[in-house]
Amino acid sequence: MHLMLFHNMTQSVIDGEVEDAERLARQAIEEGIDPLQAINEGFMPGVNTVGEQYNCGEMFIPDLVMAGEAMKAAIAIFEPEMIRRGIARQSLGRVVLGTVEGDIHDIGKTLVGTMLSANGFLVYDMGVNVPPQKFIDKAGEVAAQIIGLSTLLTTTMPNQRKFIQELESRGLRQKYKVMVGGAPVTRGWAEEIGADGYSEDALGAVKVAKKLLGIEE
Ligand code: B1M
Repeated sequence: MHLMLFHNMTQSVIDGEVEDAERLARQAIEEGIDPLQAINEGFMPGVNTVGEQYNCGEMFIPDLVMAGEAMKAAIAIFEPEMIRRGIARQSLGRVVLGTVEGDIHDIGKTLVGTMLSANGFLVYDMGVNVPPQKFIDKAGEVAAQIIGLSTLLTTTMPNQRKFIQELESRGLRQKYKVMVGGAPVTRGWAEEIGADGYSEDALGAVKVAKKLLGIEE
């Protein structure tokens, strides 16, 4: 089902065609397709293909940029629908979320934020390239329970560890649950750096956030 639509979504990201991606996202909503399924089965294979081709030198930075733009445009169309479908309306908890210092990838982080919001969390999205101090200031200001750190680069993964060390050195480690994620991040890495939670994807991040706050599914 929806195979042709998903195929066209994949192609729109590979070609970096923003308008096509938006049109296909609208079509999915009209056809009642779950936005998360369309993202995972339609658009994601596109960024994965572009990532692989970039790795083998068959695609270049402008291709990454255009693929990213197309993916972002599609997610922006889906966002209100994802929020509308969210069932929990009360605030389950406050999450300060961002991409770590040195990293400007924001698509996955934003998707995680959208899913958390859709499921009843109050999300303070700090954007990308966020230094530890900014996370800590915001978490204090809004009395966050969870701080979520995303990273897509192996070179910036150590900034997740450094952030946890920073919390420890300031005596703040027990105050916040730290959740980590991003394409190169694994459960093993999360355990190694002493994070409280790890998720592979946006839906999993909601489950982990609930678990961290002791909320029954
Ligand atoms: Co970049 N990039 N990029 N890039 N880029 C990758 C990540 C890369 C794997 C491509 C490749 O080589 N195959 C590679 C990293 C290699 C490595 O570190 N091992 C790479 C590189 C090298 C770079 C540059 C260094 C390139 C250069 O300049 N030479 C540069 C970095 C600049 C910087 O950050 N300082 C760069 C730049 C860019 C663009 C700006 C062009 C663009 C980003 C646009 C944007 O974000 N607005 C871009 C893109 C688009 C990609 C790829 C193709 C796609 C990333 C993406 O959006 N995925 C990517 C290849 C790939 O991932 N296949 C690549 C879709 C998104 C929904 O998935 O972000 O994984 P993801 O998020 C998932 C999960 O990871 C998880 O849930 C999300 C939803 O399921 N998750 C969390 C994410 N955060 C979470 C947090 C959580 C929990 C779960 O809790 C807090």
